Amino acid sequence: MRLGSSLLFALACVGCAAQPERSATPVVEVAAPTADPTRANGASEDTDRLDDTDRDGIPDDTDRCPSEPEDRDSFADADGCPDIDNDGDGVADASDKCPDEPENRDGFEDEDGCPETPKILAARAFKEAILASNRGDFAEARRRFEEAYRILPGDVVFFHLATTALAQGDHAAACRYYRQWSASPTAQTKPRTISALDACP
Ligand SMILES: [Ca+2]
Ligand SMILES: [Ca+2]
Ligand SMILES: [Ca+2]
Ligand SMILES: [Ca+2]
Repeated sequence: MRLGSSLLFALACVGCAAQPERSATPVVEVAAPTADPTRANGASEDTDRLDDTDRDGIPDDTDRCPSEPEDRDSFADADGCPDIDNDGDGVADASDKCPDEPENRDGFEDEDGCPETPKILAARAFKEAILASNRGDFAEARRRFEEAYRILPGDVVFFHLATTALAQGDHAAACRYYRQWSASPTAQTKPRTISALDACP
């Protein structure tokens, strides 16, 4: 019986030596540390910060504002200083609809940062002139009509100046404006008359 048991044990253990040992815990491969490609020649992060304190890519020795990062917006980006108002009109880029064109500060739509075109400014003066005329302020109306003409000359203003001067009782000026209106190309195609001034010399 003893011999038989030993034989069975021996038969059961055939190949035991060939079985590979199994580890109780999985093997984790740890990658070797690699160099930071943004850091030059193994320089430490602390060294980098010393070279470019505000980390804007412009080294401190050429950065005019080493502690303020450049705002990279394609405007004066090489000096290292942030430019929050590119056109220097007092309207910060963040709210300036025309960041590279200075506002023309004249009390009219000065907050958007865009200079108003002569057409817009003339239209505004013309509108103010009509409003002044409607309320009987002919001196202000005449001043505004003349302003509109200075900004953007247009023949039709002469007609309005003639009626306004007439309302003021300035007959000589009314005649002068009326002659300019009557001789204008616009009056030839779109005639408008002022009967009180038909007898102007
Ligand atoms: Ca810098
Ligand atoms: Ca700058
Ligand atoms: Ca601005
Ligand atoms: Ca404006």
